[in-house]
Amino acid sequence: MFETTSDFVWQKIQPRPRDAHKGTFGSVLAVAGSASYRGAAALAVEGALRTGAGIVTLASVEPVLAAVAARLPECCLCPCESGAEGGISPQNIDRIRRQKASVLLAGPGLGYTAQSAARAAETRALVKTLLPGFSGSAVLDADGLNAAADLLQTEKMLHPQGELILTPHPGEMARLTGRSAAEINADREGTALRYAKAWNAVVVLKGAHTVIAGPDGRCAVNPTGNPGLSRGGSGDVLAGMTSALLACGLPAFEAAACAVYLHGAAADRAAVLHGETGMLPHDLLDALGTLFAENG
Ligand code: NPW
Ligand code: AMP
Ligand code: MG
Repeated sequence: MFETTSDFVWQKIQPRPRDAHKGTFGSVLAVAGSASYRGAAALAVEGALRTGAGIVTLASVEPVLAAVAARLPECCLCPCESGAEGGISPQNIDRIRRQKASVLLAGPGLGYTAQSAARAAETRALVKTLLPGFSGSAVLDADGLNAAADLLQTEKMLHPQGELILTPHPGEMARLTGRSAAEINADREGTALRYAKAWNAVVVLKGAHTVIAGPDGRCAVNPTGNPGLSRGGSGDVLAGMTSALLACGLPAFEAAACAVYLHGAAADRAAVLHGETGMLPHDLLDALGTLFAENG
């Protein structure tokens, strides 16, 4: 086990080469958002754009795309028909599959636990069909994780051709493992390591001192961040950031450890400006720019 350091992060994240082009930094396809959770998609997409991905495409329903396009003209759009509760219908799977991307991010705001059984079934169908065999690497977060609980027991069913990163908070980890959040928090490193191996994935167990565990037994504990992150939307930003570092070419363990460190460091900057009580997840995106400007 080691604590992630600033040196570790800035050795992995190098300045953009002078002759770089957008293809150098890969592409993220985010499958995210629903009528109730438009902001989750916007925060994930901006997290990916602000962390350096060459191209970011959002597959979602029209109200989500409209909100995101108004805020982020850099984002490409894959329009989807809506299904139950204004979420993405599985009828769109072929259209989503035709999008070319090096990284698939599935989950933020798709809808699952707080909606109907029909929404849960549709989110499960999306995750179950899009992830296995995807040609690149993938990040599964939020409702993507909620939909994956039984699929992870037979891990091959979920695996893309590349690497897989799972980013649960303790409540999501409880749903994935059938253990309580208290049990999980009582041994965060042991739990993350055990399931990283079982699921052959990098597990990012979130919360104060987020743990990043690899299937190869590596384990990092994150020192940055503060309780100003304890509010809806923080995790959606992290999911986008993690996807971008994967798309830029970092291996999954390094991408996850660096994204978590930078997300926390941005939160520490935002807290200086707004206080832990007044800061918001979208403030992280401005603070990230300052971090890159100082170190890039
Ligand atoms: P409690 O309440 O403490 O008993 P959910 P979500 C637990 C989207 N969002 N330690 C907590 O337990 C997301 O992307 C959209 C221990 C509670 O039961 C998802 O798609 C937003 N327990 C969807 O909403 C902004 C912990 O987990 C449960 C814990 C649902 O995601 C908000 C809560 O988790 C949101 O991001 C900890 N550290 N942390 C938008 N603006 O569009 C959490 N729990 O039920 O999975 O709900 O995380 O809000
Ligand atoms: P989510 O619950 O998915 O929105 O994710 C919350 C994000 O905020 C994760 O990256 C957590 O690690 C982070 N976070 C929440 N509470 C704290 C805290 N008290 N200290 C540091 N980070 C936190
Ligand atoms: Mg979340």
